Amino acid sequence: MDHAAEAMKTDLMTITRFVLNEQSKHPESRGDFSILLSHIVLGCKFVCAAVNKAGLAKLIGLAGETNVQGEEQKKLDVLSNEVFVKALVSSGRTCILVSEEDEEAIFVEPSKRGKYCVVFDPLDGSSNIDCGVSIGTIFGVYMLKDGDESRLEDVLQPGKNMLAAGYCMYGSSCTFVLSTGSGLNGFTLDPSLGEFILTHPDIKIPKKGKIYSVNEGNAKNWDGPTAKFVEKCKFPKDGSPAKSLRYIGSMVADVHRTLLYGGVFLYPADKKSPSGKLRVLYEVFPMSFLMEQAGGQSFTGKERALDLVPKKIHERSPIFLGSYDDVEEIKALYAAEEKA
Ligand code: FDP
Repeated sequence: MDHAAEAMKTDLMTITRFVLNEQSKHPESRGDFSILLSHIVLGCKFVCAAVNKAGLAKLIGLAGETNVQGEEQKKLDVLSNEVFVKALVSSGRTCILVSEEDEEAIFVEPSKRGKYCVVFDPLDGSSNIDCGVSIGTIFGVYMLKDGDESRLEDVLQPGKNMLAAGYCMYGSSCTFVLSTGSGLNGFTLDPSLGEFILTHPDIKIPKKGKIYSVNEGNAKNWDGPTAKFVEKCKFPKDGSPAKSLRYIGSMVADVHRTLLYGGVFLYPADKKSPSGKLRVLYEVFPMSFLMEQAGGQSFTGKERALDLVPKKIHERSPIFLGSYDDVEEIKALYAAEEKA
């Protein structure tokens, strides 16, 4: 019998145990972050269950329509937002929430207020819900800048100030990927236990990848460096094999594959969308934070993505993230263009 493997199966590292272990390395910690995280995890379990049932919606009534009991069905992204807002507020550890679903930031009332600001997209890739493609929740956590007073500037900090970031992917399995600034770890939901178990410890992205991931339908509007990079992926002149194209169109799924297999994910600026499509606070920053923690890079076409200072909560930015060497190539193409 392989006793080491048996021990692995019976000595389960749940996400709660993992975070408490991390917390014990900081004797001054009062456990506030662990409490906040347990509320985020609860939200993810709820959304996972709702997404799994989405295929049955036709039986019980389509989202946005009325079900057989005559009740209005909430759209999944609206429902997910409600779940996360309530879970985060009830943690008693948050002060400002920025959600993709809400135009304005939510300032938590004083009696429930804590020191963390959470930026999140409750259900990213939601155009994929109806065809059963993997979608996810993305989040990032900041600490109030100073004192007890919470102001909008507290969430308009550069991404490098984030304390933690992560995503939960609702796919063939439910995977939670988290970084608190010292590496990146992945947990998979064991539905029989209702617990996330550490399955991907210390994720490191390959230094160079064999995959590029982009919506090529936008190619006619790309700028020079993006077009040159994609051309290089397909027709490399240095004798290396061409890269494969994989594009799901759901950021969490595309970034998850990029982290595990390597390569590069890009959503560049184009003539139609000069700032790109993806949102700085709850897409670009958390994913860039995770990418750097895994040993990769993230670049906007001008600067390191985590150095960006957002001016508005729903601001957008172009993004190129992935394997270190692949992003270096993109940076070199932008540098060459600037020189020319
Ligand atoms: P969606 O519109 O389905 O919500 O920002 C949202 C997002 O999906 C990302 O998850 C995804 O990477 C991107 O948009 C896909 O955009 P395109 O359809 O333009 O390729």
